[in-house]
Amino acid sequence: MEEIEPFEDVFDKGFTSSQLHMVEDNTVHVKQREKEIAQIVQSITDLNEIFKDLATMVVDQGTILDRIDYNVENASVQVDKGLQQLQKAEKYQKKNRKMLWCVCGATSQSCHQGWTYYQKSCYYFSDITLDWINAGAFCQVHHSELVAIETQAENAFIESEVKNRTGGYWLGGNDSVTEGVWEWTSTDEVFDYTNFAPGEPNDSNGGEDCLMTGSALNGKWNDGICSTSLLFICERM
Ligand SMILES: [Ca+2]
Ligand SMILES: [Ca+2]
Ligand SMILES: [Ca+2]
Repeated sequence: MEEIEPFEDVFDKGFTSSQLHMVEDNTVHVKQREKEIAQIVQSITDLNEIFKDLATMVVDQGTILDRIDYNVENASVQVDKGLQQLQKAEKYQKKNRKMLWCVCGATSQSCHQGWTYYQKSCYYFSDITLDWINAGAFCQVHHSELVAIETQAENAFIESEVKNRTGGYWLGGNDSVTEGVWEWTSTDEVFDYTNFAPGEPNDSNGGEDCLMTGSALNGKWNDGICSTSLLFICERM
């Protein structure tokens, strides 16, 4: 019976020891390569995940931006609605005040010193100058409004007073809400009676929205620049 050679010996027969070393080295190299490839695959997988997350974030951000857009738009609609309500409330308040005035109606005795009585109103001709807004505020502090000249009779009274004085006077009319539509600020009512000077209102340079008169205008009306400092006339009913 032939003797069985040990395995190592058989193996040894095919390869020299240096060859064996090389095989061992290669095996180590291949394993390392495999490890590296596995790492690269892992890295690519990770990168893929990152890109997926990034894409989700971009979509999310888009959604958030859309939501912000929507909310901002919504807020501006609410502000508009609020403003409308405020304007309505202001109108009601003015109407109420006018009704109260009409009920009370000034008498010659009820006009304070320095105020002139004419047909159920007390008038104050200022001796200080202010811009139109502050002139109105001054009148309100004194429980009155910049004068609303609503009839020819009232105009005749104001005209005669103004002609006796020098300087320009603010009146309570303006067309700042809608250009060319003149309203009395005390009532928000559109002019019924008017007494504009020839060629007025001309909205000169697109910047004249406040009503004034004066002796230089022979008591007729002109649209002036609201920020100008002028004398002014308050009316208390
Ligand atoms: Ca009046
Ligand atoms: Ca104007
Ligand atoms: Ca003018």
